[in-house]
Amino acid sequence: MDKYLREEEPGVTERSGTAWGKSHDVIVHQSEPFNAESSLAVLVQQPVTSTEDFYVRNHGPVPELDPRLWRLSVDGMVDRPLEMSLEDLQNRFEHHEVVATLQCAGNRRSGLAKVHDIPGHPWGPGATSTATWTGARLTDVLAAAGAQNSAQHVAFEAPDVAPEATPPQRFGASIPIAKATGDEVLLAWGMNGRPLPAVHGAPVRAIVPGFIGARSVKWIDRVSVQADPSQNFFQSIAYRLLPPGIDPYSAPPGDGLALGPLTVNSAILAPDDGAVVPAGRTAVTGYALSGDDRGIARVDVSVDGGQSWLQAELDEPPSPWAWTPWRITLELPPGDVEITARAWDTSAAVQPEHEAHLWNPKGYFNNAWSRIHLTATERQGMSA
Ligand SMILES: Nc1nc2c(c(=O)[nH]1)N[C@H]1C(S)=C(S)[C@@H](COP(=O)(O)O)O[C@H]1N2
Ligand SMILES: [Mo]
Repeated sequence: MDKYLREEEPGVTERSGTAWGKSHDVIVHQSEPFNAESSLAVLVQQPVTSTEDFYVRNHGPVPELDPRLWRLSVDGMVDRPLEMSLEDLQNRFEHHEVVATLQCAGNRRSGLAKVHDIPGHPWGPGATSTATWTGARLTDVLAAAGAQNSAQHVAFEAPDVAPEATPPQRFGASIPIAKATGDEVLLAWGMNGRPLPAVHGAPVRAIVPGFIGARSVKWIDRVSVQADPSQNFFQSIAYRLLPPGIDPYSAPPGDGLALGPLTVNSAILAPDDGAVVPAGRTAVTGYALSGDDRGIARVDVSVDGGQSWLQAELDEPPSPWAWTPWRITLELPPGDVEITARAWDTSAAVQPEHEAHLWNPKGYFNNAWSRIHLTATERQGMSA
């Protein structure tokens, strides 16, 4: 039976194979709550990631909600507060599809942790994936509710309570009104042409393309229009950038930078770091992504530690809200080599050279140059 057709059996989740319908390729960092990053070898094969290979980031237990009982309330600075069932949402608003990449703010944290210890999952570059999302535009819902002109932020809430949230509270986030009224922001019930699976936020989640994954609130049940950002732990405390030496949990709420738009980033997906390859022509592939509506302008690749750069070939991104896959073929002499990649975005921002300059207490936004080490071996039958 199709494990995603949950309307027929609400509350039942089939978990044969790995947890939550995930493929055996995902790298599980934690089983409870379930956290897993995508396999780099699998990401590289799919401009749009299959649902079973899509990364998962949960702070608390996955709520298994009955879609028939689910309600969404829209309140705060609105003229007409709404309370909607899934059917209401689907019947009242136009359906839209957006291909969007989600990326966790902690993507590539493992690189920062090499500079200096950081608690939290040691995500590699696979805490990011791309899917086709179907839903209603948040801007249409806000218009129907009569969001007031003086509103500045739109806050989201969900019923999952994470152990790390102090005081205990539901998951939440907010985004500025200018982002919330963008056509790309969805209240999504579909993922890759199927109903959203439980682990990705069923029955409905927010999709905020170009922002850190934490703002794409899963299992959303409340949208609130406000003058100020959300006071939720995950907005005012957890997902902020602080200087080294500050304790993230004792710094006053609101200090530091509450992360919103992603920063320019890229990663080498193949070959694997540490791989042994035959000398000669070697294909190197990866992804690049920037924040908000910025695209990728160029990806540079170096085999001499950044003294000289070659330009990678960019694939057409699957949408303006998705990553840019890139590729280059290098001619590698026998021996050890470090391959380095860096992306430039359409605002001419470029990835910085080293993690040491980026280190922050929560380990967010590692966008240092991506590096892999290869050993190229002499090919048999080739004369020197
Ligand atoms: N309700 C809720 N929404 C959430 C989270 C969560 O723990 N609870 N995690 C967030 C984070 S940190 C990320 S990176 C994305 C991950 O989305 P995915 O699990 O669908 O990949 O969901 C976000 N939405
Ligand atoms: Mo995240």
